[in-house]
Amino acid sequence: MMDRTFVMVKPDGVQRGIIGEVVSRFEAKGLKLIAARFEVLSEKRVNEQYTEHLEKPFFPSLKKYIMGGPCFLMVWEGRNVVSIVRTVIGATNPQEAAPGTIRGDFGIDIGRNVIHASDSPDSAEREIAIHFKSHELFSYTRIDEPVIYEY
Ligand code: IDP
Ligand code: MG
Repeated sequence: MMDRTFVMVKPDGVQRGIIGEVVSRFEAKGLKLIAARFEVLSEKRVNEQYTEHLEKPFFPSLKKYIMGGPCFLMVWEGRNVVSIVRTVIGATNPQEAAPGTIRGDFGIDIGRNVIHASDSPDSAEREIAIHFKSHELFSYTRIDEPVIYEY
């Protein structure tokens, strides 16, 4: 089975109208979208999603930010997709994120950094399970797969 990762356009990204831009970048890279949903996250799922940050001083403002509007949740599939997507989105602080990355191109403040993506294969598996049921993850062939992968 191919690697999978959880990605989410945060409310600021949605409000700025860059869902399409984000999806386009991953599609153009050759990654496969296998699940998507548009919704306001419940407090329970925000706490689960950001469990390692529950005690951080910025957590209350992070929760308010994430629950402040609808998010666009996705699961992307591809070889080494977790690290590829982290590279495409850029550093956590948009001020330090390289130009050409999503955060580097679209953000300024660390507390408004447009997009989330899992940081390891283990957290990807954990986060996908928080937000999606297995029947919501689709399996299909992209016709360009034979030219995206060497083997
Ligand atoms: P990541 O999103 O790049 O994995 P994490 O360190 O896991 O970064 O932090 C999760 C999210 O919490 C960040 O994307 C950002 O929205 C928020 N955050 C992290 N550090 C700060 C901070 O110092 N101030 C405000 N928000 C922060
Ligand atoms: Mg993180």
